[in-house]
Order: sequence, then C-alpha cells, then structure tokens
Amino acid sequence: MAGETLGLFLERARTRVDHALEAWLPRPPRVPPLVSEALRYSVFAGGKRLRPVLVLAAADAVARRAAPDDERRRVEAHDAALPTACALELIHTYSLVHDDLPVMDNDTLRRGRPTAHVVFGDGIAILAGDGLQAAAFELLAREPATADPRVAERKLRTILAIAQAAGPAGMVGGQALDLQAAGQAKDRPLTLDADGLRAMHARKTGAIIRASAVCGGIMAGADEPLVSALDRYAAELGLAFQIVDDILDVEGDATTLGKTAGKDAAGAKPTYPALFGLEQSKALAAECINRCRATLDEAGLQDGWLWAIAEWMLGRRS
Ligand code: GRG
Repeated sequence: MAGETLGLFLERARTRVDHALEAWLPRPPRVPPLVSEALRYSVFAGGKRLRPVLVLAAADAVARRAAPDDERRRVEAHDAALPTACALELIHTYSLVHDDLPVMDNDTLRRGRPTAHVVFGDGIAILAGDGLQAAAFELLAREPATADPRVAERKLRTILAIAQAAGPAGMVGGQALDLQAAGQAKDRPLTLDADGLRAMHARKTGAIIRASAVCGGIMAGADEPLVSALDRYAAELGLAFQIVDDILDVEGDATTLGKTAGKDAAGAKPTYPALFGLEQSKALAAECINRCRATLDEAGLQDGWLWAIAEWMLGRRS
C-alpha cells in the first residue's frame, strides 16, 4: 500500500465506476432519447459513490487477505466486482429519484442540482427510477460476461442479496416505515422509538450498504465467514452513516450537502439528534465506527481501505 492514500483510492474507484456506468447505461436507439437523458441526469450528478466504493474496497480487502503481495489478484477482484459496484449505484440513484418525488420527501434539490422530477416532470422521474432499477439487475445478470461457472454462481448470489436488500424486506420496507412515521401513509401513522428508528434505518439505508460490502466480497471469492464479517462491518457502517446524515441535517448547509438542510426537523421526522441530542448522537456514531474496527481486526481484513472508509464516514461533511 506504499504511496497509496484513501484519497487516491477513492478517486480511482470513482473514475472507474463513472466510466463503466457511461459504457453500461443503455442509450439511444435502444432506449428513447428522453429516457436516456433522464437516467444520465440523475446518475451523473456528482454523488459520493459510497456504495460502489464499498463494493470495490470489500473486493480489494478480500484479495489482499488471500494474497497480500499479489497485485494481479487485486486487479482481478476489482474487475469482477465492478458491475456490482455500478448496479448498486443505479439502485441507490433510483431510490433518491423516487424519494425526492412530491408524494414522498418532496425535495427540489439533490446533489446540488434540481431534482429529476423538477427537470423532467413526475411521470418521467418515476419511469427513470424504475428504469434504473431494472438496468441494475440487467447489468448484474450480464456482467462479468464469462462462462466460468464459479462466476455465474457468484453473480446469482449477488442478484439474490441485492434484490433482498432493495426490496420489501429492505429499502422499500424501510421507506414505507419512514412514510408511516412521517404521517404520509394513509390512515396508518406510526410512532418510532429509538429501536424503531434504528430498525427503520437498517432497512431503508442499511440494507443496501450491507449488500455493497457483502457483494464485493462475494465477487472476489470470499468464503462464508468472511462474507459474514463484511456484513457485520457494513451494518455498523450503515448505522453510523445514518446517524451522521441526521447530524448533518442539523449542522450542515445546503451548499455543502447538495440537498436541502433542516428537512428532518421541518418535517417533524424522528431522528437521532431529536431522540438523543447532538452530542450523544456523535458518540453513538463513533461507537459504531469502533465496532467496524473490531470486526475488521477479528476477520483479518485490516489491510486495504475498509477501515479508512469508516473513519472518513464519521468525519464526512456532505
Ligand atoms: C424510494 C424505495 C425508495 C427508497 C428511498 C435511500 C432512500 C430510500 C431515501 C433517501 C433519503 C435520504 C436522504 C436518506 C438519508 C441517507 C441517504 C441515503 C443519503 C443519500 O445518500 P448519499 O449521501 O448520497 O450517499 P450521494 O448523492 O452522495 O450518492
């Protein structure tokens, strides 16, 4: 790792992901021009690419653990995991496009730009989200295109894990609980206590973050104990991510965040700062990150970028 820094790893990972997304997103004449434009508008809007970075870092860590000095093995692991990294970013982007709709969170600013429905109208924004999700699963099924049965088996496992994470038991279920808690589910209000809030976030944002680390590991050939360690690491990371997100909603400003700040309080949403106060929320996030460290140490996954990503997550400003 001599000479490498997290900054360099993030920059390279993001560049690779952006090039691959450009190549793999469907374009005219296969899809209508407006659909292609709407997909690209949301995907190339300058997101942090956290989920793809996590996929690639997990694959990288698994390769390093298996053969610390084998650069070639790391490159192969990155190549194998790249479609998964892109697919998870497509699913994440779809969730943001739908979340911003007037019938959900009703936001007009995302990633520093007007939201998709502001630019294209609600109907096209809904279809762009649907299209992104379907394109993600098409990509997962198709790439890496090889006849190797081991790769085919890994692809199948990632499709299952990502479908579960994105679906009713994961992100969709979490979003529904969030709508209920915000009083937006017709005649079905829900009050969340601290456990309920944690469970809601575990589904809404945590499931996709866990799937990112898990699927990166799977595509790099991790065995079950290693996949399980990646899952535990990412569960803590996902919770820390959400707590920090709630803190930023209070402390951040729209220019740095690229989205509207202060929305949670304005919408009377249950949040960590609302339940625990700012200082205790910060302490809770730090505890999650400590548990990330312990999990990586126990599993022998210290080498690579997973730990640095956890530290970065705790200090993020956007
Ligand atoms: C519509 C089914 C459906 C689900 C939406 C993820 C989600 C569920 C809603 C997002 C609402 C939100 C703002 C949650 C806070 C945490 C979060 C996911 C922030 C956005 O993710 P980042 O910070 O965004 O990784 P970028 O733009 O950097 O990719």
